[in-house]
Amino acid sequence: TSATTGQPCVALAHPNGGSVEVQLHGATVTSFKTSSGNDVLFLSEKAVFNGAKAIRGGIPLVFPQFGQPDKAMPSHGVARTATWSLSEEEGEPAVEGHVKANFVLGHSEETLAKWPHSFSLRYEVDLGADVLSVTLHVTNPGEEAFDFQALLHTYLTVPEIEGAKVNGFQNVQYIDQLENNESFKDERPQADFTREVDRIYAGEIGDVGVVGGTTVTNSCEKTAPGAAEVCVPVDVVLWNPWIAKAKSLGDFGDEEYHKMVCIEPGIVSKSHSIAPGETFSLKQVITA
Ligand code: TA6
Repeated sequence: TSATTGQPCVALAHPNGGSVEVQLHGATVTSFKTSSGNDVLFLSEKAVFNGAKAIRGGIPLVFPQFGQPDKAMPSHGVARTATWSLSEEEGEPAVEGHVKANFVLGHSEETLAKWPHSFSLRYEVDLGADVLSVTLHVTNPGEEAFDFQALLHTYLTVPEIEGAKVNGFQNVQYIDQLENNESFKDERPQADFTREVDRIYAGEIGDVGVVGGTTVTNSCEKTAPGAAEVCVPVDVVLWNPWIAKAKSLGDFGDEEYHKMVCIEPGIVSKSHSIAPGETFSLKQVITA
């Protein structure tokens, strides 16, 4: 049980003193501490840990859809509020100097009632020396193809958002969720923050990083038994709620927007179809 959340969790301890905590609720990574004790992930002081609400911070998992296109589904899907299980299967062993855990979630009566598709999710959490890799594997175990979206909703800590710079988006098209989802091209070498930012960058995006801070590498592969691996372009959502939105969130402190930025890899700029037997593996490597 987590000292932070009072809920069931899995803790990973690295020989260098680094650590990770994963709540079984939503398989939400709520903490990634480096060997020097810095917490790389932002977790709101007002986050609710009641086993029902999505956790405000860490890395909530978004599946099978981003946002809430129709009210039949909860916002950002079912994965982040479901109770996951620690996987019994070992899976690939951790590489030398890494510790890892696998979590699994499949469809249930409850999810089928909201969304009539069989799915099997496996979430790999791998802690190396001051580097955290998380991979969400989405498999279609059924007989029918279905469309879905997936995203890792990563909240990173920043010392102060005013003055923070994020690079990696120069010359990348983005959909501005605050401007009627119109599309623009970001010409700036670095993104900065002077108001709410809520953008879905879609295109050739390399490493993305907070200047002077955490960098992230994002990737997605599609595999199927007997087929070659296919790279799927990864979108990146950049979000800071700023003043008004921060005030409107009950599980987020009014001033906490100063201390975080979300850099969220996903396949969300369009829906993706997954055929029976296929797996999409969405990965983020977070280097402190
Ligand atoms: O991060 C992108 C976003 O879709 C924002 O629009 C904002 O809604 C955020 O996700 C948080 O969503 P949540 O449902 O967790 O409050």
